[in-house]
Amino acid sequence: MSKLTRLPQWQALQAHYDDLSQVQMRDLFAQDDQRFSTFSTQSCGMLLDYSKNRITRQTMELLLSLADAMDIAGQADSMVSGGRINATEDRSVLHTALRKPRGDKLLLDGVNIVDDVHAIADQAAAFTDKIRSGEWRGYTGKPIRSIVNIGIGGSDLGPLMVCEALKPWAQRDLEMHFVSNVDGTHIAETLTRVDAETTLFIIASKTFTTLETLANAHSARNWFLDTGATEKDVARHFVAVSTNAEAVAGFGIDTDNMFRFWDWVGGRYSLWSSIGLAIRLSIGNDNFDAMLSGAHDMDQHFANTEYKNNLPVIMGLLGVWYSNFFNARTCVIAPYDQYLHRFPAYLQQLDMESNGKSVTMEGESVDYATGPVLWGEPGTNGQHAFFQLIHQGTDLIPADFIVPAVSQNPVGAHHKMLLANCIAQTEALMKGKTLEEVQAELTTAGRSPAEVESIAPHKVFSGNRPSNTLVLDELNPKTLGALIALYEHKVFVQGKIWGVNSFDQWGVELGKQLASTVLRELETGDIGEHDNSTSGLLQHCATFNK
Ligand code: G6Q
Repeated sequence: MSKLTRLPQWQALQAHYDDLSQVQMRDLFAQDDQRFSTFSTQSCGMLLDYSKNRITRQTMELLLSLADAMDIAGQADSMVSGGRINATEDRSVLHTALRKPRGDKLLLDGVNIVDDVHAIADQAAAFTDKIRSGEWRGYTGKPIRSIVNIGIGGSDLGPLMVCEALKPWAQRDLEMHFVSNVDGTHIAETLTRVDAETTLFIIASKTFTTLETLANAHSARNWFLDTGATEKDVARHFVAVSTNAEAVAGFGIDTDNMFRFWDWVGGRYSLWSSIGLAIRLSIGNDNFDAMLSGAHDMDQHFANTEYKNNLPVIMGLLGVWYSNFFNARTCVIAPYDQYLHRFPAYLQQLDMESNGKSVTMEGESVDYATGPVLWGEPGTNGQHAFFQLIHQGTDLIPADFIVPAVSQNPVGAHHKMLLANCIAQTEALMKGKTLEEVQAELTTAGRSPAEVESIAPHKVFSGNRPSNTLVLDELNPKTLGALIALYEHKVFVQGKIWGVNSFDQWGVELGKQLASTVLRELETGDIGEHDNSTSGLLQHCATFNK
């Protein structure tokens, strides 16, 4: 038994699960007309309703005592004060410092990093103003009209998700493009939509060694030069965001056009840093600052709110409850907002790259489930696709519904329809429909007793399927910042309970190494020692790529 599963708090939860596992949420609601007010809380421009979960007051008490036992508050304090909590990479984890207001102080190795953060933010902000105002000109004297962000993983998903989410705040005559995949199709198709004279390429890479990003950056530069520009024109059309000045210079980008950040910012936590340059360019500095301040508000909420009203703590604990006691191996993210259509993809990286680990900080194998599989699509589209399985499939799939109370596009009754669908889904998942209810419905509809008997089982919904509902007052830069920070901290809480390092990513590093070995073999045709499937595949593909 592991340290975690030996804890009395864990064992109490296990015993409680045995008592509660057959209890129906519809009965809990029937017994308690205060359930919504007991199990909902508001902060940072959002309401979390977690009453449609398989919990009682006792469940929450037990979960909160687990948080106490794991000293979540102390661990969070260690993160935000610069402790080297990313032990396998010997680094601090300080994305929260990127959201600190000017004038704040956080010393790391004797340096106030908040000053440094704001100095770089000012550099990015000044550059942003020049591009957006048209003061910065391309090599033929025209203003910039297209931005192409070249990056992958953490250097792509966050900026892309936010630019999509905050389109109503975007400068619409500045088109945003994101190229991540090394598949030549991605860069080739993007380049057909832009004009070299009016395009700015942002090469976004923390390490500046990532194969995909460098390949796309080189292809973009070759294309730029092929359109008639010269080497000296590169400086007006290529900027870099990185921690690696030497590699940036080696690529041929003037380091005056480089926006720095720091090794204590993890890739998937980096959209708040210079990696967010594309976001600044799209929505402007004031809106970017509003996003930072929303995230900072959530940081403060996480740090200063008692566990029982603490959004990230509650959501993190509920995730543990389902992963470890109900054996729920996936959870669905359903944003009922078209602008959030990339949010599930963004969260997949944030959550699965952070907590997809099976060894504890002490190097011991876990004997319990850690990070679940996250997936999802915006509602209402999901309802016409995979929601069937969530309602009637054999797996228990906890859901997060996210919906803004008001729309940025109040067209007719659309928003009421969207809200109605979202709320109705949470109700149906919770309540289900019993066999008796289905039989009564079919009988009332005039079906014969034989038909009722044969059709009814198919129309039964077991219900008791849990969900959280997050209602944003509005989706805007500030609430989006808070929403992202909420999930960052939820992931932190879970990582700390599971005892894993949420801040390394050796699986990603492995992919980077493997690809370069195999690429060399494909390029030279000299296939090395592999299992015979790998050799067979390489030889097969090599015949098409001589
Ligand atoms: C994020 C991961 C990973 C990383 C990409 C790109 O936390 O480390 O997704 O962001 O591999 O890395 P670079 O920014 O170094 O190119």
